[in-house]
Amino acid sequence: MPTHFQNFIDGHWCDSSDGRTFENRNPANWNEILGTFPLSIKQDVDRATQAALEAFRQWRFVPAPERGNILRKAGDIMVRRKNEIAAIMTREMGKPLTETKGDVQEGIDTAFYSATEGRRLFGINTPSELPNKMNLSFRVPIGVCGLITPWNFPMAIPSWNIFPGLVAGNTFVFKPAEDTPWTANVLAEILIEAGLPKGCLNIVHGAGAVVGAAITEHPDIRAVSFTGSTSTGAIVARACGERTKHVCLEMGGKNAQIVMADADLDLAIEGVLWGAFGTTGQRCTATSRLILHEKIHDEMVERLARQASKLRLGDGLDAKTDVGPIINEKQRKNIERYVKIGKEEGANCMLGGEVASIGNLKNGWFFQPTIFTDVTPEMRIAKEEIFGPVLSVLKCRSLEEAIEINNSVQYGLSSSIYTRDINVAMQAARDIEAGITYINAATIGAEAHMPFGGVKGTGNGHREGGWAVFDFYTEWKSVYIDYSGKLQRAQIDV
Ligand code: UN1
Repeated sequence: MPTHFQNFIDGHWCDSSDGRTFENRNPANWNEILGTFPLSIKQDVDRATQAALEAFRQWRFVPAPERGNILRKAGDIMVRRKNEIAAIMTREMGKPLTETKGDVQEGIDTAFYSATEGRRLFGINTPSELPNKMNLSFRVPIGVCGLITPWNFPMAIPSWNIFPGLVAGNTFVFKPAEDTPWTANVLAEILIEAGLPKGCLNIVHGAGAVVGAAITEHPDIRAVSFTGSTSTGAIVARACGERTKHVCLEMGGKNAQIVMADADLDLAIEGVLWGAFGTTGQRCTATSRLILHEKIHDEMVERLARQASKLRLGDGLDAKTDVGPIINEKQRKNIERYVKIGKEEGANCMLGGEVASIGNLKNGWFFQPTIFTDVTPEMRIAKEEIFGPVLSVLKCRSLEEAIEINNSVQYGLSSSIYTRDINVAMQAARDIEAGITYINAATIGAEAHMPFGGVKGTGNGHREGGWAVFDFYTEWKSVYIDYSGKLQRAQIDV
C-alpha cells in the first residue's frame, strides 16, 4: 500500500471532503507510486480560507521581526533536512540530487533573507506641505494570499512566496503542483516545527481546474501568486481581474544565449550545456535558443553537439546522471510534438530528437538532449516555449541582429550574452527585453536576494525574490499626523 498523504488545514492533516485521491509517481520509474494525495474540492479551499482568515486576525499583530524568527528557525530545519528533502524531491520530480539540493538551498537562502527582512520592512516618511504635521507611510499585510505553484522547483518557488509573504504578515492557501505534492507537505512540516501558528499556512492538494479555480474565485483571498504556463496564467489573471484581486504572474520563457565572435567559446559551451539541458530544460529560465555569431557558428555547434551527446541520462538518485526524466507523459508528448514541428519547418535536427527508452530508462519519461540548427526566427521552435531539452540554434551577423532576434519573441524572462567586449555587454544589458540578463553566464541560476521575473508575455510587472517581492505581498498605508490643533486644509491653506 502506498503511503497516504493529506491536506494541511488549520493546523491539522486531513483528507479531502469527498475522500478522493490521486497518485504521485516517480518520473524516472513510472511503476513506483510514492504516495496518494487528496484530490480536493471547493469545500476544502473554503475551509482552508476560513482557517487562513482567522489566523490572519492574530498573525498580523505579531511583530515582523518575531515573524522573521520563525523563518530563521525554518531555515535551520531545512539545513538539517537538506539531503533528505532533496532525495524526496528527486524521486517525485526527477532532477538529479545536485539540482534538488540546489532547489532546497534556494529555499534556505530565502528563509534567511526573509527572516532578516522582518527588521527591514522600511516605510518612507516625508515632510508635510503644512506646518505641525507629519507624513508617514508603511507596509501592511494584504490578508489571505492564494499560491499556485509548478512542479519544476517544488521547494524554491513555494518558499520564495510563502516566506516573504508570512514575514509581511499574510497567511496562505497553497495549492502545489499535482506532480510534486510531497515536497509541499515537507514544507508544512518544517514550518510546524519552526513554530508557525495554525492556519497561517494551509495546503490543499488537487487539480488546477478545481482547487486552483476555487482559490482565484474565493472572495476572501485577496492576492494570488501563480507560476506556470502563459495560457493558465491568462485564466488566473481573468478570474482575479474580475474580482479586483492582486495577482502576480510568472509565466513562460524562450530564453536565448547570445555568443559573439570574441567570446570564450569553452565558457560559452559550458554555459549552454547547463542552461539548455540542466533540469532537462524544464526551467522557465532554461536556454531554449542559442544565437551564434556567424564567425563562430560552425565551430561552436560542432563542439557543443559533441559534448551534449556525452550527457548521461538516468535516475536523478544515481550520482552519474547528468539529465533526469521529463516530469510526465503529457510533457514528453508535447516535446515529441515540437520536434516533429521543427523537422516539418525545415530545421536540421542534428542531435537527439527521440524518446530515450533503452535499458534502465525504459520505465521513465526520458528524452534525448536535442539540438536543432538552421533555425530561423519565424519558426515555431524559435518562438514557442517547449519546456524540455530542446535547443534551437540561430545565426546572427551583428550584435544588433542578435538583440533583434532575442527580442522577437513574446516572452522576456532570462537572457545571456558571451563576449569579452564590455561595451557590447553593456549595450546588450540595456537593450535585451528580459527581466534578467547574464553576462558570460548561463540563463539559469537566479539568486534568492535579487528580483526575479520577466517582461512582456512572461509576467505582469511584479517580481519575486529579494526586496521586490515585498511590493507584491504588502499594501502601502499612508498616515498623516496633524499636531497643529487646528483644521489645516491641504492644497488650500498653503
Ligand atoms: C524557474 O525556472 O521556474 O534562475 C525558476 C533559476 C532558478 C529558478 C528557476 N534559480 O534558474
